[in-house]
Amino acid sequence: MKLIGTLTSPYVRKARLILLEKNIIHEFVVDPPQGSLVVKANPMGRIPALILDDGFCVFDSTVIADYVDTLNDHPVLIPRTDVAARLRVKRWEALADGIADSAVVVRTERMRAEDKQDEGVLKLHNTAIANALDYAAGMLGSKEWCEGGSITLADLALASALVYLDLRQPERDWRSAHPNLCAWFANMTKRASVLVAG
Ligand SMILES: N[C@@H](CCC(=O)N[C@@H](CS)C(=O)NCC(=O)O)C(=O)O
Repeated sequence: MKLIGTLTSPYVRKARLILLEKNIIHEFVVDPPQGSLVVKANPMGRIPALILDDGFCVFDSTVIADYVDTLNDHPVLIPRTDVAARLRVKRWEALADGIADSAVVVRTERMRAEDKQDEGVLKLHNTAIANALDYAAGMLGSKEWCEGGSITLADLALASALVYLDLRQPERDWRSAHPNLCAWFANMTKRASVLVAG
């Protein structure tokens, strides 16, 4: 299978981390949103797009996560039998993707000429990020993993969002505000998958 995306997209990073953690052989092909490769595979031209060996294209990182997790059990990243745990993991993913969504909006807005930037949009999304980080830190508490006793999609989604936040908003001092998230993230960034995906 072939994963199409960029090195910076938080959604692509999440998909890559899942593939790497589960040791699934794949080719990673760099192509930007609306790039020549991805538009042939995904009608919306969005990344990530995962092209299976028979040509079927899986898009949206949440669907990629669901699919790839079924390919083997090493590890199971989305709980399969415990429905409540599954819901919690998927909600973590939504929270992490929400941080990424808002960070992408802020980045897009900031790329406009200064007099064209909408302060209201910036405030709305920066506040959403701050609130989501508070919420994440509260849910994590002093636990080693976001959900249960081992790594899940929740950890990979949150790590992907935070790597992106560090990239696009290095001035945001979330580590001082949330030492527990900081310690958890420091452990995540030592993992081989995160070191490879960057
Ligand atoms: N919900 C989607 C979001 C994907 C997404 O928005 N990707 C961005 C790149 S970070 C993109 O392709 N944007 C270009 C576009 O929407 O045309 C997912 O999780 O895969």
